[in-house]
Amino acid sequence: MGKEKTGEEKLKDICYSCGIETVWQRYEKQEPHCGFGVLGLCCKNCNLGPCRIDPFGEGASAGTCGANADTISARNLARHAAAGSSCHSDHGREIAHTLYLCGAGKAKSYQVKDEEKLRRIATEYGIKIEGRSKEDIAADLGKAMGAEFGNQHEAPLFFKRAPLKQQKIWEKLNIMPTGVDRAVVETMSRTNMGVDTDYKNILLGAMKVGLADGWGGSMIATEASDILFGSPRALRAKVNLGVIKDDEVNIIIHGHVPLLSDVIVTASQDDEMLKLAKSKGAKGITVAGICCTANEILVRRGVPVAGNFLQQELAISTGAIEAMVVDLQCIMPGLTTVASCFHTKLFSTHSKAKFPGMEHIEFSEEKALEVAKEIVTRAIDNYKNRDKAKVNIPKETMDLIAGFTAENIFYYLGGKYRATYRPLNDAIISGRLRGVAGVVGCDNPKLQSGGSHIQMVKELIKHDVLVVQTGCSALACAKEGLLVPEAAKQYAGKGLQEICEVVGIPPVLHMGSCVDNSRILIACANMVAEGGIGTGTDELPIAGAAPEWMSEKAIAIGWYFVASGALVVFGTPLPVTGSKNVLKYVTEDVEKITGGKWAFESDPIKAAHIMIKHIDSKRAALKLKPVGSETSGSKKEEAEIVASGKKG
Ligand code: NFS
Repeated sequence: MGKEKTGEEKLKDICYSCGIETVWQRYEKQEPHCGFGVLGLCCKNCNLGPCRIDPFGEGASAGTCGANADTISARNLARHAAAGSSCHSDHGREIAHTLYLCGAGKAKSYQVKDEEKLRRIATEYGIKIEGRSKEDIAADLGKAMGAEFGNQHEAPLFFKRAPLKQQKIWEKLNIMPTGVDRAVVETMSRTNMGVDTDYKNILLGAMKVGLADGWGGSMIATEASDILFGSPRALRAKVNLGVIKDDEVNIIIHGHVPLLSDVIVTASQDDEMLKLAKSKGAKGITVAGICCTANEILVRRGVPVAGNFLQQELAISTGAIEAMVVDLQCIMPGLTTVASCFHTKLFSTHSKAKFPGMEHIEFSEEKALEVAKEIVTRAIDNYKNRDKAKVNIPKETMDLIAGFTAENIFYYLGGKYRATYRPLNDAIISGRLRGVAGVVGCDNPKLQSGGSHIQMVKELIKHDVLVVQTGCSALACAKEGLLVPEAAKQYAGKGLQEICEVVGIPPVLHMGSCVDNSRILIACANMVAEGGIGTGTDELPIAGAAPEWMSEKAIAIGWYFVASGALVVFGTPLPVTGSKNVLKYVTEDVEKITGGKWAFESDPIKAAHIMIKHIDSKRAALKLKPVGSETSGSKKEEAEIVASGKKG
């Protein structure tokens, strides 16, 4: 007898038997993928083409204008980075704008939830805080953050948070961006027909636009969200499709910018709404998230997560979703096909993201609660249309701890009374911890639909690498039970296990949504500032990976980590393998100028070992003790002291 199918597999079967195409069938129909696209050898930037280069060297070696494989693949890659960067940055801009509106009294559905952080960041910006109300400060800070996008002269303020060594490298390479928008415009302009054709120079541009995302747009998104919605704290919640309830009105919030979803959660807890739901025969209202909107609301409010990117269609096929509300990013147009077979109402809400087949209820910051209540009411009304015969909710759910930040890691690792990165650095120096790895990004049917994250992360923690995660990668590992303290005992190496046990943290720390990769940058800068493990982020025993990347946003993220000195491993190569020169540049040459580089490996275990080897080489360069040399039963007591931050 074969293994019993999981709830998710059963849902896929249901879709299949009903003739509903999901991402997996559509993917199969695309195979084999266009070879020119995979290699990065097609160019459609002007009407001399579209052109393509023959990878076998028999046909055209240049486009009509004379652009060769190096130029074409580098230009395509830089444009991907610009698109990804613009997505995160547009998100940051919206949050900054709402912070301004909130302070100016024009968006009553929002309040400053973290006043301490507001005052701290305002001070960083040079905004006067003494004797001023939080609203006045918020209005000024929102404006100042918004101005970062169009700044023509200076780099966004948060670039000052990077280690001096990195700042100098970026200045020397002329890749320190000014305004975030300007970096995107510059990339689009330099990759036009007949502008920049030197692949090395184009790739420097890709780094610049990536940096504008990481230390600019994304960091603004993270910091402004913390101020507006509250800074995350470690909390326990639930993940996977089993969080959907068969006797409640279920609303899925999906997308990235949490401005509306946060208010939908508030509306769903309103007495009037609950009463209405009960009057229709439901026991209550469940709001659950998909993708990074889910992560945003999870880390601040503990709202359950229905799933990651690839589960969005499956959520609808449970037959128990009254409404799915989307904002923008990572929303599959295929949702409307699945929803047409069930009673689920799909609502688009953002002026920038409409979908044929979805009803559009436009969100605005000024009317947020009104819009949220309308959507919740419509979902409740739709409860009566649920067809019980079509309901198939998987049983699987898992606990997870989420809500770690660059600031609160201090407290968890350092102890309440000694909030520093010292214990973390000391653990690395003594070899109890090998290093830190960021495993982030999407899930992709091209690889293991989430499985690669799990295998990679298990391999890393087994080798005493503390893992930090964001995005759908965090959700994939959460479903496997890796984001609970108990996972340390089962999966982690001895050194990591001892630390997790004493501090009570999981071996895998959930740091939020994809814009919150900026938290990882800040944590790295803090590790450098704490001292003892190098003078720049390029010297740290760290590595990053996106084992199942799919979005252009992942390319922007990858570039800002590479430009910041990190090794970044992707599960499938960047679309540049048609150019030997560009491939060599991104995987080797770039290391000589930034200290970071890319590697590509689809086997997650092998990829984990590329990261481990890299971490070990950084340890060797720092002359740190061998990993595990100080970890054993007799040393446990000392580990406890280090982990609790009591050691001087
Ligand atoms: Ni990141 Fe988050 Fe998920 Fe990928 Fe999409 S939701 S922003 S892009 S798929 S991790």
